[in-house]
Amino acid sequence: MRIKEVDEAVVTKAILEGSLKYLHELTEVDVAVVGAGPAGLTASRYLAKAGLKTVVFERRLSFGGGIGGGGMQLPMLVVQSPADEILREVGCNLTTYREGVYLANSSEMLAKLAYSAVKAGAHIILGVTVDDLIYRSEENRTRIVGVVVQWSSVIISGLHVDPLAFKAGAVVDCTGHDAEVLSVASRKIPELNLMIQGEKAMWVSESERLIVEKTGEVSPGLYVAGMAVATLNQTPRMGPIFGGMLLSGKKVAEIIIERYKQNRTQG
Ligand code: 48F
Repeated sequence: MRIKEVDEAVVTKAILEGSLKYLHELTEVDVAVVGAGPAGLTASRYLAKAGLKTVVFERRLSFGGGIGGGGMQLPMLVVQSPADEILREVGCNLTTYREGVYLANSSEMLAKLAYSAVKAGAHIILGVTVDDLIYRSEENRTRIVGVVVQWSSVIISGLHVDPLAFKAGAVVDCTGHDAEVLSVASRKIPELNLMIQGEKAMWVSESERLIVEKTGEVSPGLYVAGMAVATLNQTPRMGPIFGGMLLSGKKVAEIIIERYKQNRTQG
């Protein structure tokens, strides 16, 4: 076997040309999902499957959010019905622990959720932090129209480097416990009157139910799914069970898809 010789300049040019072309295509999308945890990966899969141009910005250099850490870093995760259907759709093996209660391997769940989101056409950009929002105000109506992003490494370094902005028809906060996008909205766009109340202590079933129930649009153009829903609404945390995150991701996608359908019919 003879390995192809490649000049250093060719490697650099390929990376620059490929990446710039790729990112250029993503400067205006239908949906920007922030966070590639269970809620963000699930949402982006359904959004992309429905034909919406979807980009996921993930702070870390890996996907999965809280999936990999599971319950105290143990390798099997708990998922309850009907969220098992979402995992079956992506080909994740499940074993039945009790009726309606299933176990999934965390690495498999993480890999298959991410793979199926990418396969559906979602674009996942790793190592990028959303640290601000783009907004417009007209006739007392304020709308979120995109996100402001920075390399996570630049933020960690503390260097003063201006960020770039990406426009999006809808922005979804899937950042987990800290509800980071909503926090920015609450702090920097006071006219939205957003109060981030902080999650309550653990109550598994109530948390899962309320998170799915309260998943949706927070203000025009701004949506929330996953654990950030509990942080916004001061509902209980659910701890190491993942069904609610998957169902919340699916629900926010369905709401946005429906919104796009309505806009197309009207416009
Ligand atoms: O934390 P995370 O997994 O949120 P989730 O999808 O699921 C919560 C559960 O994992 C778990 C639980 C049991 O079900 O309680 O906590 O709601 O994933 C959030 C992802 O968002 C990224 C973060 O690195 C993680 O991968 N993230 C957070 N803030 C930002 C961000 C940000 N400002 N910009 C980009 N990514």
